[in-house]
Formats: sequence, structure tokens, C-alpha cells
Amino acid sequence: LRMERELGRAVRNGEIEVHYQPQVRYSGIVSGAEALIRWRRPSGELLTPDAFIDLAEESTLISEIGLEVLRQACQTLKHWSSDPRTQALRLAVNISPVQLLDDSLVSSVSSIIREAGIDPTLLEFELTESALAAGTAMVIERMEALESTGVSWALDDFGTGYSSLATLRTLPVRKLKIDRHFLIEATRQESAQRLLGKIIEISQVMGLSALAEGVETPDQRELLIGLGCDHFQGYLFAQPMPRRELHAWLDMQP
Ligand code: G
Ligand code: G
Ligand code: MN
Ligand code: NA
Repeated sequence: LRMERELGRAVRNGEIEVHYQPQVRYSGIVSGAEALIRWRRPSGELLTPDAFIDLAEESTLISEIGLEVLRQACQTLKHWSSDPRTQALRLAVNISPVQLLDDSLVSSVSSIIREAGIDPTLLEFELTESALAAGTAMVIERMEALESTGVSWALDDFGTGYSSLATLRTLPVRKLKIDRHFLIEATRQESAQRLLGKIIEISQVMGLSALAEGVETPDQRELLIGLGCDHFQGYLFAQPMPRRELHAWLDMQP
């Protein structure tokens, strides 16, 4: 309960930080980054989302916190837009299924985008596949409303949730983020490798791009390139890091 009260104050006190993990195309070119929330406690301690996102979702604080992440992400896109080296970079922001239940979400998102003065097509929202378990019709309606503001959708942790292939065809989704467990298994087992290949094929047949999560080794990247995967994210390239460090990392790229 104490943590819940502190989390409630975190946004006002400027304790919400956003870290960024690069996303890389098969060509090696950086396509953008995923924004990942961190909570900087007054003690200086940095908390990762597993320590507080569940709490935020149970208490509906997630709406406020999610919008704060979006605000910071839009400031970053604004910053990037003034430099030719960064102006084409895209930014992915996680949207909690609980945020989708909030009637004011669409108007809040629209005003944040408008106030930031950014190109909304550079913004990608990620929804975890398990969000589709309940209230699908409403979820799809909200996703479409947000899509019409210019942002696009990616399905996060793909392959671990409940969405059927039939549902997938009806979703306004442009990208599948393949859950990293498929890659882990594929590195160990021939049959899992074929399964990963089929998942990538499904994305291609549906006209979607496929991003592999959790790419940690050059061998995994080569395997994925061979299977036709077009985007990667993982420790092989970089860990999530503060914006300033991301800029230093970008400067080091060939
Ligand atoms: O690096 P990492 O520990 O950041 O992320 C752990 C999990 O927390 C991921 O599954 C990610 O989807 C989730 N997460 C990270 N940032 C956000 C955010 O801003 N909002 C929501 N709802 N989830 C996030
Ligand atoms: O939203 P999502 O579940 O996709 O968030 C990505 C999560 O995966 C974050 O917690 C991030 O820190 C973590 N992550 C990113 N790259 C790697 C990786 O290469 N290996 C592992 N084990 N985790 C990763
Ligand atoms: Mn994500
Ligand atoms: Na994920």
C-alpha cells in the first residue's frame, strides 16, 4: 500500500524515466527503439517494470503513468526530428491492456501527439497478445481509433497469448514481435527452428513485418536472417539505456 501511494506521486515528482532499446533491420541499419519505463526512486534506486507495472495496472495508475511515458517518448521523437541522422527513427511505446479500457485514452493520446508536434507515423504502439483474451471487440475498436491518429500497432510477445490466427487477420496490426522463447528454443532444437520459420512465414503471408525479440548472439541473428525475419531487438545490439546513452550508441554505429 505504501508503494502504491509512492507510485501515485511518482509522475508528479518526475520519478518516471524512459529507457530505450534499439531495434535493428536485417540490413544492420537501426530502425528505431522501444521505450521502456523505469522508476527512479527518491533513494536513487532504479526499478524495472516487473517491480511495479502489475501494481499500476491494479490501481488504474497505469493510465497516468502510460501517458507520461508517451509524453517523454514524443519529446524524444521531437528531439530526433531536428537531426537528419535521427529524423527517420521510429519509437515503440508499450500500451497496457488496462489503458485501452480508459474512455479518455484516444483523446489524451491525440493531444499529446499534437502538443509535441511530432509525426505520428513514427510512433508505434505495442500491445501484448494476452490483452486480446477479453473484450476483443472493444479492444479492436480502440486500436482502430488510435490507428486513425496516425500511429501503427505491433503485437508484443507474439505466440504466447490467446489470439487465434482468425483474430489476427481482423486486428489493425502491422508488426509481430515474436516472443523471445521461440528464439531460445530454436537455438536448441531443429523442430523449434522450423516452428520459428513458420511463424515468420505467417507474418509474411499476412503482410506484416516480423521482429525477433531477445537476439543475443551473432548465430541467432544469422539464423533469423535465413528464416526471413526483418527486424531484431536484443542484447546483441544493446540493452535498454537512457536517452543520452542511446545517442552515444547511435553515434558509434557505422
Ligand atoms: O526491460 P523490461 O524490464 O523493461 O520490460 C519488462 C516488461 O515491462 C516488458 O514486458 C514491457 O512490455 C513492460 N513495459 C516496459 N515499459 C512499459 C510501459 O511503458 N508501459 C507498460 N504498460 N509496460 C511496459
Ligand atoms: O515489452 P517487452 O516484453 O518486449 O520488453 C522487452 C523485455 O525484454 C524488457 O524486459 C527487456 O529488457 C528484455 N530484453 C530485451 N532484450 C533482451 C535480450 O536480448 N535478452 C533477454 N533475456 N531479455 C531482453
Ligand atoms: Mn514491448
Ligand atoms: Na515482448
